[in-house]
Amino acid sequence: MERSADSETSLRIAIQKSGRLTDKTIDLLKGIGLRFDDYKRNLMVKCRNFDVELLLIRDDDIPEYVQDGICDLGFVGANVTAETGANVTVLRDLDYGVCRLSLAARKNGTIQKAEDFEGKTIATSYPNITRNFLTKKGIDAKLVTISGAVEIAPRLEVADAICDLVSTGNTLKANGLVELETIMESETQLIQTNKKLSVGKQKLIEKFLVRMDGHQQAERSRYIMMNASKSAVPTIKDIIPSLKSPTVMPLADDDMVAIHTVIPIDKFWVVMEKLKAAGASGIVILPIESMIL
Ligand code: PRT
Ligand code: ZN
Repeated sequence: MERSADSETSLRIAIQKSGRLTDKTIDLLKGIGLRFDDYKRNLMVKCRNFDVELLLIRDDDIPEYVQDGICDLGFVGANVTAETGANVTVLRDLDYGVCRLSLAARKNGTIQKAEDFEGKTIATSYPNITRNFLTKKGIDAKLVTISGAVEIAPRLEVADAICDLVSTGNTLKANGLVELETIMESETQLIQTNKKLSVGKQKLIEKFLVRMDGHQQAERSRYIMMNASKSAVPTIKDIIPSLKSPTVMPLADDDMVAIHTVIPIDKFWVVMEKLKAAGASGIVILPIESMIL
């Protein structure tokens, strides 16, 4: 594919056209302020307010497009990048599309652990990752590469076992299979080409990353406001796992103050309970759009 005339300055980002990662990736891009027209009907979409164009393709093609410099960045599962063996740099791990690649076999069957795969046939869409794992373990098994519906391979007697992506485990269960060994943990990643980029593009990537980090950080945080008596402030300050010192403001009632701060979402409930016990009242929690520290 030929790069356009403005390829020296415009960033080209590959995203999955239609699949599990599409909506979350689009939400993320919109969340960092990028505006673009209907991405569902087009292969290439130009962003209206940032020097970016999106290339919408199958996820399997993304690592190699980025490797070859056809795209500068890509959003794709670590599982796909590992399978293709593409030479790219991982810029960020993102907390969606989380899954694992696991070996699974029939419930109560003869295969119960990794060693039992010796001499067996394994159906998978990930032959390279699976082969590497088996080789490391010294297990000699035959691989059958299937591109979809891998779970039904044992029932069709195409294979004795499978190696496939699992998230809830419901698909394995529905097909009478049990997960025996996780061979890779995966999540969506932002990857960058290792081809040399112009200074202009590098600057754009830095700007893009500042926005992404601010968005990710904001998603993991909440703005919290509360009232408390002045005497409770030292205790409350100790409770708050704040990024910065909290803002303390006077209220009409001389003995009372308003306290504003930001807390990480994973500590949310524990902190709330402690704040209440320390005498905080009128606690209000707000989502944050973005934050630059
Ligand atoms: O058309 P295109 O090639 O772009 O898409 P695709 O069909 O190859 O991929 P898609 O959209 O299904 O998945 C895209 C990416 O989502 C994967 O490469 C993973 O990085 C990530 N992901 C996260 C998953 C899952 N979770 C997942 N559960 N991809 C697939 N699955 C499938 C799995 O293969 C199995 O069939 O879901 C089933 C198991 O799910 P549970 O919840 O029943 O365990
Ligand atoms: Zn795919």
